[in-house]
Parts: sequence; C-alpha cells; structure tokens
Amino acid sequence: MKKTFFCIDAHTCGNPVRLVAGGGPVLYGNNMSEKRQYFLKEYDWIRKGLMFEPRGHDMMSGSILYPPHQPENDAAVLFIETSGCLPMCGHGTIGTVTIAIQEGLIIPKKPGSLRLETPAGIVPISYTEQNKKVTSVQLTNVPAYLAAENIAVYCEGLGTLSVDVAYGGNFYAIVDQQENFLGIDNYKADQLIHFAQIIKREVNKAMNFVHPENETIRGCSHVLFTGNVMNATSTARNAVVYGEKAIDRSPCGTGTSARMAQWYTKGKLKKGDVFIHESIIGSIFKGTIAEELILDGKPAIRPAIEGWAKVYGYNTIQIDTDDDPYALGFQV
Ligand code: PYC
Repeated sequence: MKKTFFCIDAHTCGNPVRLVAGGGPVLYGNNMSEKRQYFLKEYDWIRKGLMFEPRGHDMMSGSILYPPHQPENDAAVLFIETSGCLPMCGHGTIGTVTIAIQEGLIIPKKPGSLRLETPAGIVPISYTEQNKKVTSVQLTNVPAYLAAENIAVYCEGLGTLSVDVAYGGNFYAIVDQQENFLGIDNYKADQLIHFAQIIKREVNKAMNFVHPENETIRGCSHVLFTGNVMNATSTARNAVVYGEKAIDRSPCGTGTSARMAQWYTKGKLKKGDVFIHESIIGSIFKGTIAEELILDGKPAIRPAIEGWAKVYGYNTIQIDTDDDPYALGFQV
C-alpha cells in the first residue's frame, strides 16, 4: 500500500509540529475521544510512519484536523506523536493553530478566537496576528488537578524520590528538586530519559491513574523534571520526557498545566499570578489561571497557556509499505 500525506511542518518554541493537512484517514466516532480510539485501532501505522525515523525523529509530534462535531466549535484535532496519540497536547495545539490560521486551513467563526475539540475536551483559543503571521496563541486547557502527592519511587542511579502526579491533559509524574534529584542541569539528557522510564513504571505500579470523566485517559505517560531557571524573569524551569526517547524542547503545555495545578493545590500559585515556565532550551510559555473549579472532589484549575510557533516548511510524505522496509519507522 502506498499513501501520500500533505504535511505542513512548524515548531512551537523549539518542539516540532507536523500538521497533516491532506491524506488523513476518515475516522468514526461521535467525538474526538472516540475517534482517537478508532485511529489507534485502525490507523496507528500512519502515526508511526509520519513520526518515527526516517520520516520523523524521536521528538516528532503532530496533528490531524477534522471537522467539529458541534456547530459552535471551529475544528477538531487528533494529536499524533512518537509516544502515541495524546488526549491533549499544548505545544501541538499552539503549532496547529498557527499553521491552520496562517495557511487558511481553518476559517474562524470569530477572527482572533477558536474553539477546538480535542480528545481530552473543548479547548478555547485566542490568537494574535501581524502581517499575516500568527504571533501568539493562548489555549485555555481542560481542567488540571493534582492527582497524588509524595509517592515514594526508587530510581536506580538516583535513589528514593518523592514524586507528585498531576493531570494537565496527560498524567505527569513531577520530580521536584530534592536530595536525590539535583535539577535538570546536573544530568545528561540521556540520563533524564533513562530515569523517566523507571519513574513512569514505578509510579504506574504504585497507583492506577484514570481520568474521573474519561476512562480512556489512563496511566502516567510523562515525567516532568524540574530545574533552576535560566532567566531571572521566569518562575520555573522543566524538562518533560515523553515516549522512550524524547525531551520536549518547548516548556510543554500539558506539563505546564499539570505543574500549575500542583502549585495551585499546594498554595504556591493563585488566580491572578503569572507562571512563566522555561523549557530545557530556555524557551517560554506564559501560564495563568483562567478558572478555579472542583473535579472529582479535588481542587482544579483551567490553565491558560500562551506561546508561539513558526511555520517552516511543506512536506509531501509517502508511506509505501510494499516497497520500503522502514515504511512504519524505527527507533534506535
Ligand atoms: O506541549 O503538551 C505538550 C506536550 C506533550 C508532549 C509533548 N509536548
């Protein structure tokens, strides 16, 4: 089988976003959560072919746009990535909106704002434009909350760690600086990726993480390590490990949301505060609290996350499973 995909490539604060503008499959389901399940069952080969080497790389991440299911919304998004199909992706949303507006893939009902359907829920967007370029995108994320505190995890190479788990569109194990974890600058990227696999496995052994309103969102899939800021104007810094090989080059939208929920629940962040989150390369997202609420009896927030993306290319990609032994990609 040979399939062609018309992609537009961008990066959000350094992390890639490959939007499939043509060639995406028809999906069945009443909403994006159901369509995500359908895609995973029938079409996961498309994700693998477009995300992994040799067409992609360890950090590759992207999206496919679909028509909305409800008339008040502008579009629906499926997130694809080397780590799987995320329920929600912040850097992916910022990149997808930037590409879609600049390239005319979505015509907004109200210029400057959009309502996106994602597998994790509705995500309202506001964006700014200058000279036909999108200059910033702010997403109001799905409710984020602290799911568990102080889980003791033994990680060979570090020792015993105290780890919190928070939800921000995906479940994050948050490793704050502590006696056995000195901050991201003290370890090589490969070490962080290695530690993350152990921490993820142990945290998932210790507790079963399932979203209270959508049981298809389950399991702690990401690890957020903390570190000292590079710029005095930033609030905090992080390195998010996703999948088996990737560290987010952006400050990670769902990771920032999870960390804001952690800080909010612990009384370190309140409505009106600005949370400037730095990535491993020093790029920045600005977080604020759009709404305070209770989810499943727990304090929760809707974080608003603002960042930017740059479109850099058009990419017509073929996946030819009859001819190419690496049609579905590989990881080394
Ligand atoms: O920005 O939410 C995000 C994200 C998740 C994984 C990589 N980036």
